[in-house]
Amino acid sequence: NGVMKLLYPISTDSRTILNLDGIWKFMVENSEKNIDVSHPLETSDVMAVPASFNDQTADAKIRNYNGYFWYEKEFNIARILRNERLVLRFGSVTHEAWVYVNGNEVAHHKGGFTPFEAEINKELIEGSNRVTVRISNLLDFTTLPVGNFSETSDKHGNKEYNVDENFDFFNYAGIHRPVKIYSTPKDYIDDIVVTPEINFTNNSANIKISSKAVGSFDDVKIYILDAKKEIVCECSGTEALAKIDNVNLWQPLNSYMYTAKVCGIKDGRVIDVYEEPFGVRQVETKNGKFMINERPFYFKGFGKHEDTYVNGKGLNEAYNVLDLNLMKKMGANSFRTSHYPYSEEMMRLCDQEGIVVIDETPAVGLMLSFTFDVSAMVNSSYEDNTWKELNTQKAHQQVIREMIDRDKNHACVVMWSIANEAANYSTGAKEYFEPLFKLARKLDPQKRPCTYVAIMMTTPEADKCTDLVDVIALNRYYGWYMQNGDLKTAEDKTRNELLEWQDRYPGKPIMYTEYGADTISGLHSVYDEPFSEEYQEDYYKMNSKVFDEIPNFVGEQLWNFADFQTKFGINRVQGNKKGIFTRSREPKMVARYLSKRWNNIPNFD
Ligand code: GCB
Repeated sequence: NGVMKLLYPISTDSRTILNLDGIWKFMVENSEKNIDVSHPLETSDVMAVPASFNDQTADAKIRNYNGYFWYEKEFNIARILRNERLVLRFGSVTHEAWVYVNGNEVAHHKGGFTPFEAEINKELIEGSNRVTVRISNLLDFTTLPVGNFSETSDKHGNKEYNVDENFDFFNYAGIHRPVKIYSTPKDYIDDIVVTPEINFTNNSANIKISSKAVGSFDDVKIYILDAKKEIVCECSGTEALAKIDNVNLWQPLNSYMYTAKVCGIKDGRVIDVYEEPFGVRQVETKNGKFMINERPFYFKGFGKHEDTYVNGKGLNEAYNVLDLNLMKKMGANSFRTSHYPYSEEMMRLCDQEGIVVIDETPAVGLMLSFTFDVSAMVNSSYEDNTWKELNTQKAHQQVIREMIDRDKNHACVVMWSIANEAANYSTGAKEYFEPLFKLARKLDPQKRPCTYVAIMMTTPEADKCTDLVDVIALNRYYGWYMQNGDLKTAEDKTRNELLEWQDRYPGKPIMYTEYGADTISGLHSVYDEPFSEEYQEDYYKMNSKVFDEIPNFVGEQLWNFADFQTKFGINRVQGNKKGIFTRSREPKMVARYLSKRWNNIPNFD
């Protein structure tokens, strides 16, 4: 029941997969009517899975619904599979889920961006089976992301829930990622941890492979396969060490993937087989540089969202492929999974395509009061009560655990982002973040750098926890939210702040993880007016100019790859318009400038 270490479901000689995606029944919960999970849901409404429910409806009430809602699907299991271990697995359900098979609860999971699963053999019957999911999209001061929660009642006295997002993206919900039933033998491989260690002088690598097995195997045998699936070397044991000579490194935009084929053996026979892809690369920060394979790397790319028309935050693999192709065409090499872990399908694609990823938790909205006035915050005892009123520490530890559990073996992941724009300037921030950084560093077998992404007000003077981060990652909007329309002053501000960071922390690499200007595609101005395509281009040119003057500046990830949906608000015209591409991925004018710039900046210094 609940969370486990989770290998991505694949089919092998010992495993198979059934796909439960498609059309599911759907209904919102109505407090007047009790739902009896021992009977099929009484509804004629349907939703496609995987996808958010919000944009599939023509009913404004459902589109903006906050509360509990239900999904259901019938399925059959071929007799031939009944003696296998059968696991029902959700790639993600946003934000909390209770799962029933034939009316019996099999799983409960809170956290909308990580997978969970349950063995369902005991619940299965001959003939037609039923999987029912109760979901909540509610957010409050204990959840991640953070939401402002309130309860009211309608005119009949029925409870109504309200969630006001404490963050800048629409609170899409539903069954967002694939639903699968996969089979394994009764004795099975449960987890694999791959830790490469490169010897650069003789061009070889030691690969530590720890396997966790459930049940009894006499031995675990591991074959390392190259990209052509030919055996490079073999080793054995639950703590095995493989040596690869003439190793092909995983490099940014030049991916090379190996496979660890792990076989659980009993009485001389292979009982379970799992194939885990991995890349061999090393990351570290050193002397103000971000090193990949011992060379100083420069991040060029984006903050993104999982956000497309109709699918909302649901997995959309065609868009994933297109987005990476657009990035490569632009000369970008990286993105951040702002503001939550993205689908496993996207992570595997990035491994394959050599796209460098900063992997971010769903910790967004950890800030309860908002002002751009930093003058008070530079006081070392400044306090805005965020860390007294929020109760997210437990959820935060869980999301770190689940993100690292899931993504630990991905070569594409070069850094963990523990949070986006928290109140790092407020008293209590250090006490809040210290245990979280410790946890992430302990859990990650590859010991990747860790950071948090810091909001404008966290100036070098105001930020209370910079010593925790390996990279100073800044979200800055000089020339947009401040000095709007005045790029000359914005340029001075940008330069002064970056120089100050570098002065104070000469050993730490500095990068921008956000900077951008809302731009309405097709809006032009001879006066370089904000919101025009001209202004967006000038804004980026100004920033580029300053970046190039700062020696410890290791990367630019702009905000945002594409326009995206947000809640309604007077600062948002059909969502956030800071995209370099529109929501349908048509380029704005600035794409040409950036593409030229990035295609001329090498990936390594
Ligand atoms: C930020 C947030 C991001 C917003 C962006 C904006 O600092 O991290 O989620 O969308 O600013 O456009 O305001």
